Amino acid sequence: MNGSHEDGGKHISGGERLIPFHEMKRTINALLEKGLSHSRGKPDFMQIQFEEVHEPLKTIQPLPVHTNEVSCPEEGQKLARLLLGREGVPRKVIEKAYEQIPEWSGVRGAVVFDIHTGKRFDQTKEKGVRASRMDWPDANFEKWALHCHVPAHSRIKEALALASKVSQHPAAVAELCWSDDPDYITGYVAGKKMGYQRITAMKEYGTEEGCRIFFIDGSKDVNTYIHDLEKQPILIEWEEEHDL
Ligand code: PML
Ligand code: MG
Repeated sequence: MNGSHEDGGKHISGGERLIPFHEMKRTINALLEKGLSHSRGKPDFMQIQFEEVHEPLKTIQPLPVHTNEVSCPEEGQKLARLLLGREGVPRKVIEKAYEQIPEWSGVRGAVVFDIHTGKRFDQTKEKGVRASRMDWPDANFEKWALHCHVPAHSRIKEALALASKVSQHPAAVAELCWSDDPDYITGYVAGKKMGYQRITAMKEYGTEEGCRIFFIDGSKDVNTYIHDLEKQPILIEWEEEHDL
């Protein structure tokens, strides 16, 4: 569901699934339910659409997960910057991006930031870039969650599926994310080396400013980067032996 914002309305919720046709009815009902019961408010506009996917489906492992317990957002943000640096985002670039985070809080998708130029890469303004066409079948996700001692919440499933898809791109360096939901303050940084690093406080309760930044290396081949994120269908499937 992707609300129209031409009238300047607030975006409440978005959701997307990648499924075989026979699961259509059940899945659309669940998306409708999600859009109607959201802590960001009651929607006055909703759009539901489906689309046949023709591109070949790729299956990948979820990124390894680690949860970092922090006692306050300051500590969380400090850790996030440290981890971004370790993953290869230069300190100056981290600072440049952080300076602009307040301006980007209204961007609905992700901001793509080039560590090579130190500038925003996408030109999608307030719309942002939406990583799309990825999913993680529930039964496999639940098995994974049990094994990794992580709550089996769809929010975590969706965030980890997205982060796993985004990080496997050759031009990807790292991702920084926290929710715009006022009642959810855990966020994460992710990358090929560090995996999915959850951080238990990235903002104060009650605030509706979220963040999602994809750091890329613009000196690599980035011609199809945004297209790949939007169109390449990816399924997550965890196999236990990959985690041993
Ligand atoms: C998690 O707990 O691992 C999910 C963190 C990111 C949530 C992003 C969102 O809800 O928009
Ligand atoms: Mg949300």
